[in-house]
Amino acid sequence: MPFALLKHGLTRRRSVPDAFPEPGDLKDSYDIVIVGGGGHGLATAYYLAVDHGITDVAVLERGYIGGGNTGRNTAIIRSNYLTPEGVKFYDESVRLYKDLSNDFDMNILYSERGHYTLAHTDSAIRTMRWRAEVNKHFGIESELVMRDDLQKMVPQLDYSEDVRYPILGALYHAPGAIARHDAVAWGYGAGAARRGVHIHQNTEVTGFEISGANGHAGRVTGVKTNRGTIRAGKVLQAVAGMSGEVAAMAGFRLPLKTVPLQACVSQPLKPFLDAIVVSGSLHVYVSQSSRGELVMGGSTDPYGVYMTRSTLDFKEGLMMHLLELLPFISEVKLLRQWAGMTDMTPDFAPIMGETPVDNYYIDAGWGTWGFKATPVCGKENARMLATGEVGDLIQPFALQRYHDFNLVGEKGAASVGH
Ligand code: FAD
Ligand code: PYC
Repeated sequence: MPFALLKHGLTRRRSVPDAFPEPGDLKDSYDIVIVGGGGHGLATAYYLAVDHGITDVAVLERGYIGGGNTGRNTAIIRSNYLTPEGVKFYDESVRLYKDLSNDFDMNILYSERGHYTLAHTDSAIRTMRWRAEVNKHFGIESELVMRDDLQKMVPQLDYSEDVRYPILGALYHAPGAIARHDAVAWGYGAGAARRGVHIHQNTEVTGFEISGANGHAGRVTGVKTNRGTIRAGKVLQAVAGMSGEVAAMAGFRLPLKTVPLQACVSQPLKPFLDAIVVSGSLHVYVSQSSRGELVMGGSTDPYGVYMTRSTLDFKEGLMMHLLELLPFISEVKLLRQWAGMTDMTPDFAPIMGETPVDNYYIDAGWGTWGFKATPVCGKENARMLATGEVGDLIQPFALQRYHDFNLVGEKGAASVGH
């Protein structure tokens, strides 16, 4: 038995430092207030401290850190997007992810598996070829593989030809990976807290103080919470499913709607599926976690609602489709099912940067695709808050693009059916 474990097991006095030092009361004022203690908010706090030495920062989380979509996602990380803007942005995130375990000195179980987006029709083959070419142009490892080769690479799938959606080929993206999502939130949170950032859990933001709002959107000066009001130099909103509601508190509207996205895991099985497999036509995706569970999801729920209820309807539909790909798992038991609230934009790309309210910045529109973006969002948000510069990687995702009709169409690269 390791000595430290024995020593701490026998003493009542805990000599190891808390991962999250308790920040106590809210201060009257912070230079920067981050609303939302998910991966994006915590990563921003972390890089503010690490890259810019700024620690007079509060992260306000209405529940517990990582309890939103960060702890509910299926942890797929990839950069095989469709637009040049998307490819460059997500590629930087994948690059950062690869070093996170070292940065945190904590294993986030980053595991490269290879990501396969199946094509069941000729038009899907065309889209996969298009994505492969865009990806390769930016140095990303993606290629179109046709059925015979695919069968050797992912032999577990049913390649019958007399089925509803025969598999014709796939977009193969070798760097596609999974990671432990809780560890990402904890790593960023602990790293920020150790450097002096205050992480206030059970602290709900209920409104904002905005000065000089006559005729224009004004400037944010304070944040109202269920524990009192604090002054704030700058504010970042990073609340995923609650984006529309929180922006409304600050006095502006976002072009998005919130819909639930459900997922589930099976009982643990011996490792048999190394690949991450996605089928847009069948509305299903699956990978096997390091614990052996099959991690599965499908489409967003077809209605807008602020709810994380699991439904029988989803489970039945998903299993029906999954068994078309992996018929031999029909006796496997489901272990858990859950949902998150996803903030879906019309072009399936995020909303980042400045807002109509001065000193109030946004990180929203993460829908079903934002876990993989956590590190790059943290870096870029931190840079923007610290220097006032909106970096090249996030400029294309400005809220203003909806006024200019300059959309970043990523629907064709979403893994989830909509
Ligand atoms: P969150 O983690 O949701 O954090 C926002 C936080 O804000 C929450 O903790 C919430 O409690 C808090 N909050 C809200 N309102 C307030 C308030 N008024 N005051 C204070 N705090 C507030 N993405 C991928 O890249 N790959 C995937 O495989 C993937 N799978 C997914 C599967 C599912 C089932 C779901 C639901 C999503 C999936 N996503 C995936 C999307 C991804 O999870 C999200 O885009 C990402 O986690 C968003 O991170 P975040 O930090 O912005 O939001
Ligand atoms: O963005 O890759 C993704 C994804 C997979 C499942 C949900 N989102």
